Amino acid sequence: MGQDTFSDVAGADGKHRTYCRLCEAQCGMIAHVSHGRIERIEPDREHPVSEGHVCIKGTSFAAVTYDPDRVLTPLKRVGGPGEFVPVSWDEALGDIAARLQAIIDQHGGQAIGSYKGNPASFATLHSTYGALFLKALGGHKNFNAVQIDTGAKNLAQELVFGSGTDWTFPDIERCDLLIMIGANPLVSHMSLIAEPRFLRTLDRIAASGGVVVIDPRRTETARRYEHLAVLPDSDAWLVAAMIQHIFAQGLEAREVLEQRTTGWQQLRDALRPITPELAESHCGIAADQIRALAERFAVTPRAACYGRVGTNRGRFGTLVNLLIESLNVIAGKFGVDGGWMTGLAPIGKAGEPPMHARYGSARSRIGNLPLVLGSTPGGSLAAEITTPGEGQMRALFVDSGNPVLAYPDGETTADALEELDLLVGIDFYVNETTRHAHYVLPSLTFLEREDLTDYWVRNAPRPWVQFSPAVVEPQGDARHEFDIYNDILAKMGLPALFSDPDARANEAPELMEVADRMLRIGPFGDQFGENPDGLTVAKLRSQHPSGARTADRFDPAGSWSRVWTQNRKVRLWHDVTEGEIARLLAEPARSHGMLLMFGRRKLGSLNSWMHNVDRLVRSEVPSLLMHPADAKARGLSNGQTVRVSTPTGSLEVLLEVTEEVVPGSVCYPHGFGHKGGWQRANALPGVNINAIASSRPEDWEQVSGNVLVDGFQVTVEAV
Ligand SMILES: Nc1nc2c(c(=O)[nH]1)N[C@H]1C(S)=C(S)[C@@H](COP(=O)(O)OP(=O)(O)OC[C@H]3O[C@@H](n4cnc5c(=O)[nH]c(N)nc54)[C@H](O)[C@@H]3O)O[C@H]1N2
Ligand SMILES: Nc1nc2c(c(=O)[nH]1)N[C@H]1C(S)=C(S)[C@@H](COP(=O)(O)OP(=O)(O)OC[C@H]3O[C@@H](n4cnc5c(=O)[nH]c(N)nc54)[C@H](O)[C@@H]3O)O[C@H]1N2
Ligand code: SF4
Ligand SMILES: [Mo]
Repeated sequence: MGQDTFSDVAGADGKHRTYCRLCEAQCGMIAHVSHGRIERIEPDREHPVSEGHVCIKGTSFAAVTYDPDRVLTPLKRVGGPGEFVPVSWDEALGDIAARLQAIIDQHGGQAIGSYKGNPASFATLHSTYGALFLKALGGHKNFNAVQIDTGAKNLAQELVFGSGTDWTFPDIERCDLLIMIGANPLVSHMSLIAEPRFLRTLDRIAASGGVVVIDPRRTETARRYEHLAVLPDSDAWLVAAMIQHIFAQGLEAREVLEQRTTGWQQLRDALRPITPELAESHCGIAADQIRALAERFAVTPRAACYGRVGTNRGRFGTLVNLLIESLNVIAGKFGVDGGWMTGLAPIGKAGEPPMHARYGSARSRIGNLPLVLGSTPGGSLAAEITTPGEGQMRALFVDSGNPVLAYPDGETTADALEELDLLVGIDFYVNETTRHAHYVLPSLTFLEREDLTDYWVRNAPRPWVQFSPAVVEPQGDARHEFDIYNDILAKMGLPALFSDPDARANEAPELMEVADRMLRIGPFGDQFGENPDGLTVAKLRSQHPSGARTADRFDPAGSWSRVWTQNRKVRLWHDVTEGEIARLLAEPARSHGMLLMFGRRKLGSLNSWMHNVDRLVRSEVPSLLMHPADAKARGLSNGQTVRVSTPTGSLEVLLEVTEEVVPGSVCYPHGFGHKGGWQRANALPGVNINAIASSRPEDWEQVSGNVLVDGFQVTVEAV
């Protein structure tokens, strides 16, 4: 086959259509393959949604696949952290299976835990089969990024709409006014909204009614649109006052409230004391601006208020998210064109209640908190290992994650990992977490793997689905996570993942067969022949290699049919709401001179990784941003090294004095401070800012278990 023809055979010469699996945009890409190797990656202009959009991370990804620091053979620990020797798969998996069996025999399956990081959400059914693997071993400690990312929102959605996984998001295609709280799409490329061409859409919204960015930093997004600078961790005051003002002005959607919701009067009454003036004293946004924003929002028919990660990691994350969901309903924006809505997952039957574990159906062993979506609080990872007694964790699988850098108090976590009887890392790098493993098992990069866009496209304003075959053959001895788990189960004499309990070993289903069945019964599927125009994986592969649009858009009105509370009404009042509003009202005023730390992302970074690609990090120098007024008060100047401290620890960082951040705050990116097997990353300047954030349960947000990384108090002094 020639260099210019398209192929879907892994490693064949020619062009391969695929898509990026680094962020939710999932941009279409074309990889050029010659002699079995990817020569370059360019945007796929025929992709029905990304239409040629990519960023520098996607087109640089072959540098990860061919990274000389990549793990290409199973590694066995032989000395201190990071000291490994290569071993065969058979030896590694045989020993892992034997050790697991010994742990189960002695302590039961509850001693086993699993951590699945962010990249798992981009791999077909990964979170599902990862959970099935854990369940097969009898384990239920299910760690992931939930409590440092979406947990407060998951909980708020569950309380208000009855489902933690039917994500609410704005109908940006038709919206005329978008309020964005704690999101920076110009860098993140949108989250909980799958839209690679978001910039075009946001510009259109800005021209018609406005894009208002609420953020403690004048971010890349804030600079392009309207910006209201808020103090970190104070958004609950802002949104509460907006709701208060809407009721005070009689601007609420009374008919919707009376017919389709419960509890709105209690919410209205509870928020009555939160006037714009009171809110101003806590959040720093002028009362008049709060009133104007509330009125503008209420009277614009096609408007939505969207909150993202910056609303999730404060002390009132759940309350902020409850209030954001409520604001959209109260102002009549839920389920209407250009407003606030839910979408449809392409896999699994539509119109069925959520399958996830209900809030409160189990509690955490550490901190005794009700679990959100059945996830074990990520902040408890170290304590789960070091706290003796029933259910103490003895074995852990870390798959696609790096909790030592991603979660607070990473040094304590790193020490605790050394105490495990068995730590298995599944990754293509030795990272700051897996360097503590007994075994590191090499996995595939997404260019060596077939995938279906099974998850995030449920929030696509212009819905699509794509199947990508593997572009090249696996490098070295790297293997698919699904096969790794199945081999361990086989060695332990347990049935394969997704297999019929009565089936024979050789009848174990292929992963893509399972995904295909779920696609076929899904809302856009062929229903096994009943809907001949519907989709199958085979059809996507042969007829829609750049992806297929599944619908023009999801009908926002359909969101009402996905309200899963018992009486199918939107629940605007709950014990949690009541308790959290009372807690907010008891908040003391912020003391003068206090500095609150919050984070930021970089275009060339993806949380704790992608830092080994020279092209992405060449000029990367992480710095602590501080307002000139705060610097002056401390006698600090631009470019000097400062010590930033909390009761958990202290770090030395480079100071950058700038008006970009609101007075009373400082800002530092997470995911730096490397000491893994990635040599380029190790050479980067910067520190792991999470090392000084607290992982103590009393510092978690007390209803969702989310950790506090946006808005924790620090002191800064000259070194
Ligand atoms: N202070 C602070 N902390 C934060 C955040 C913040 O804003 N501030 N953001 C948080 C957020 S939103 C998130 S999602 C978490 C992320 O935290 P995690 O999900 O724990 O970690 P990542 O940094 O994404 O690390 C991903 C690891 O997976 C590996 N990997 C990549 N692709 C694959 C794959 O296909 N298979 C396998 N097996 N491995 C793979 C990479 O090599 C890397 O080692 O971090 C969070 N931590
Ligand atoms: N380049 C790049 N892209 C990414 C990632 C990455 O690491 N790098 N990570 C991916 C992942 S895992 C995720 S979850 C998404 C997240 O995508 P987004 O939700 O857009 O996240 P961020 O870009 O971190 O933007 C969060 C914003 O919240 C602000 N903020 C912090 N604290 C507060 C607060 O108390 N109140 C308010 N109002 N704002 C606050 C921060 O200043 C920041 O601008 O991005 C994804 N895309
Ligand atoms: S925006 Fe960049 S990282 Fe995100 S999917 Fe597109 S190419 Fe990948
Ligand atoms: Mo995330």
